[in-house]
Amino acid sequence: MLKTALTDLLGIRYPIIQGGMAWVATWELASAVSEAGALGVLGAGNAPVNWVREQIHQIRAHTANPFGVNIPLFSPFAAEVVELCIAEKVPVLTTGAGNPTPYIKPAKEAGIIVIPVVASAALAQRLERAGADAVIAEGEESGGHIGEVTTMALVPQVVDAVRIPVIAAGGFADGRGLAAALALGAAGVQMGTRFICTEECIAHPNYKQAILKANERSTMVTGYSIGHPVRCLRNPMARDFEALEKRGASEQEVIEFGTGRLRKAVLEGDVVHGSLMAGQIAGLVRDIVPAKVLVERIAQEAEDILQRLPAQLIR
Ligand code: TUI
Repeated sequence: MLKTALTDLLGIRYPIIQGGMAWVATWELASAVSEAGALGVLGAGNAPVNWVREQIHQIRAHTANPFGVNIPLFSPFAAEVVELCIAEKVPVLTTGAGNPTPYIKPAKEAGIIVIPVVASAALAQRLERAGADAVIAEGEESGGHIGEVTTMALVPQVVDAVRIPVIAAGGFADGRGLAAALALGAAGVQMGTRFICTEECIAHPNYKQAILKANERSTMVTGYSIGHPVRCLRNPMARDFEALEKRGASEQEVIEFGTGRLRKAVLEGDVVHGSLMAGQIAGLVRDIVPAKVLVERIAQEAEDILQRLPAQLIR
């Protein structure tokens, strides 16, 4: 049993949240993860409301367990998608890439559990005051849009800064990571990259193979020049992106170059021109398994470690 403040808050079996990755975390993955006893999360990305509504209905058709919707706050549809989640009485809302303060009160009044992603202890404190139920402390090891502080440094500092449960994210892919997160004072973990390599995930097989082939040095970060750092696997697209930034390209040029790249990788499997967003833990991902097998394996491994740990000390 891995009962924590997170399993209690969400009414789930395992203290594991699946990252709400744009394009990747569709109803197929989210419902499979929720059905497995962790929290599946739909990635709303930049998608319009009608698409998100359809996806929510599909999740509900495939599991009766709690699930979440993630809204990256730079989405042009962010406000509308929050309204949709309220109308649909979605159990959990996670947010990323910004400050969700204006959305917390209306979502909470609708009975939604609100869990923002933070990259600093200061924002975690502000969001706790604004009514957040928990926060996800995400380190720069993560894939996609990232902050500047490593998970190892960020998580214990966020834990000390707030009283609400803290979920660790960035660099987690197995039971060792989950046990380590609990040792840092977190109530659970969020994993993104690891969940791409599941059977239910709709990401193109080429994307999954690229993660399987990766090692700990396979990622790089682009987008610093426009204040929007994104970690992805090193490929021709990422190198060209870096070269463009080094040439001092304008913000508009950089944005235009990057637009549509994630979709290209996830749906078309274009590993040359697409953006293969993934975290540094990609090197630890070695198989493609059903979500249920993965969730149970991670939980079992963490439990075993926590039991064995005292015996590891030499007396
Ligand atoms: O949101 C993410 N990761 C994402 S969203 C995304 S969608 C996309 N991105 C680029 C191109 C195409 C599609 C891909 N990856 N992670 C959550 C996260 N949030 N990481 C870091 C933060 C964060 C950073 C600063 C949260 C809050 C924050 O606060 C700044 C402020 O406003 O105070």
